[in-house]
Amino acid sequence: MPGRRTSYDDVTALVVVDMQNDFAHPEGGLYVRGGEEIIEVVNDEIREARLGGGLVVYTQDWHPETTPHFAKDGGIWPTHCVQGTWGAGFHDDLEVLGPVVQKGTSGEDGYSGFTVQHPVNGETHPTGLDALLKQRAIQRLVVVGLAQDVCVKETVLEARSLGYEVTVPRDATRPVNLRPGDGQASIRAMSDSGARIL
Ligand code: VGL
Ligand code: ZN
Repeated sequence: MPGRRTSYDDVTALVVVDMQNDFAHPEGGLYVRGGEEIIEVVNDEIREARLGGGLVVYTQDWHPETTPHFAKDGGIWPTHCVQGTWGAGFHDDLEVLGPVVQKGTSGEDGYSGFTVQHPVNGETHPTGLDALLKQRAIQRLVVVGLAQDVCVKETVLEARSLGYEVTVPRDATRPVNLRPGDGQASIRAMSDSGARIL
């Protein structure tokens, strides 16, 4: 269809970022306003990807109870996505049909789906997402999910620096806007990195 937003084939993957209760459910610990409104848009994208033979991969923020990522432990975020809790689970309405890459599991910050970073000493290590995509010869990514100005943005910027072609359908993301304007700034940053924003 001309003007269609995204297209998929076997070298294009859909990366669904952190569609977990704590972000996407109004009762979640770090609720992103409007998060639940994108679930059906994301599900449509998942269906399109599968129809086109594209891989669908999910990231999942997966923190221990105590981590300098959380405000209560010296960080900046309200407690969210604690391993095994309701908040860390994917939203019930989300279709989960593909591999899941967890991040933050050892107390790191896990903003990009590709790399986690120790919040104090800055040490980084890969999550396995890049290896998974390389194994399948993926060259192009469509990135959707939450939050647009945090984990979507960081995932997109790192994908660009790793050499992937990236498309972001705006209506399949929402910003958390920790500071006013973060959402708008993230669109600019992703666009400046060479990602295609729809
Ligand atoms: C996220 C803040 C803290 C996200 C994760 O998924 O965008 N935001 N941890
Ligand atoms: Zn987090």
